Amino acid sequence: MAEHELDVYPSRVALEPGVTSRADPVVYGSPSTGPLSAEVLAQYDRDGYLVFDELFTAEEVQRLRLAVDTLRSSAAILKRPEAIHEPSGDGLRSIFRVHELDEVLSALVRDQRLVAVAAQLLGSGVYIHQSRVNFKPAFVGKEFYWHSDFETWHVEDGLPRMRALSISLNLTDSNEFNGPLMVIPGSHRSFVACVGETPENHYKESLKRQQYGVPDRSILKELVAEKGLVAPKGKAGSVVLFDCNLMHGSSSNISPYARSSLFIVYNSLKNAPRTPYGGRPPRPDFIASRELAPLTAGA
Ligand code: 6CS
Ligand code: FE
Repeated sequence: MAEHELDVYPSRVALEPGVTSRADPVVYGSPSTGPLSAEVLAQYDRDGYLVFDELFTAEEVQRLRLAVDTLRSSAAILKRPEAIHEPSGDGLRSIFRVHELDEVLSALVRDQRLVAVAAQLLGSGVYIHQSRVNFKPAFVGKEFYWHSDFETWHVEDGLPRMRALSISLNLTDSNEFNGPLMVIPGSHRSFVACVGETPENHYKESLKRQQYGVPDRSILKELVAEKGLVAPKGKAGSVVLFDCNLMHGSSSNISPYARSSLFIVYNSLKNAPRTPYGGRPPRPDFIASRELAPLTAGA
């Protein structure tokens, strides 16, 4: 495991929370290196996220949902460490590494509608750092508190720089009632350092309810006062693509509508995980792949 020299984004080391400016580009590619136009690249650079309405057809979503339902109804899968249950014990919260558990989902992560955009934004070849389905079941689906994914992927997985992004594919409609994704636009340009030392095997709790790597509320208040809040809703088949450091979260779901989303995290091949910056052993492979299996030709 490659050691690291300087930690550009220290977190969970100080007694006080803090905010520093992002030290990395947001857009690494250009209009000539992929399908996104200069205007869309500029929008992503500014906001830290993009919404693609109905990127996938109803038939494609149906096939994806069938694949996901097969996984969630398999007793063997539900016994595996990849299956994460809600803290209260009722309801399945997530299944991780779905792209290695099912061929339809394995084909999806290679779909050029996603890979070409990720490679353009990350300016390099890409591989899958993590995939998961978050189920957010009707009536009992619990919240995902505010966080920056990068803060966790840096401290607990060892990703050195901000050169990764998430694709959130709505498998059900995401509306104002069923706990939609909420983002603070532009927050990807601020690194919010958290307090508190990462407990051993933190993932066993954090994937149910995150208590470390949680941003300070006064900092959240300032960010929202400055940048506002957006809840990009969308029909099944729509996609929200967001930067690894964009502050986001989602409320619990007390509505009768499930809110299932398929997340795929693309990391740049030039941003390989190193020794986790938080000093703990790396998280298991089903959460953070340490095998850089390129999805694109070229580095
Ligand atoms: O720890 C992680 O990698 C996961 N936790 C959250 C709340 N979002 C990103 C990722 O799924
Ligand atoms: Fe997240």
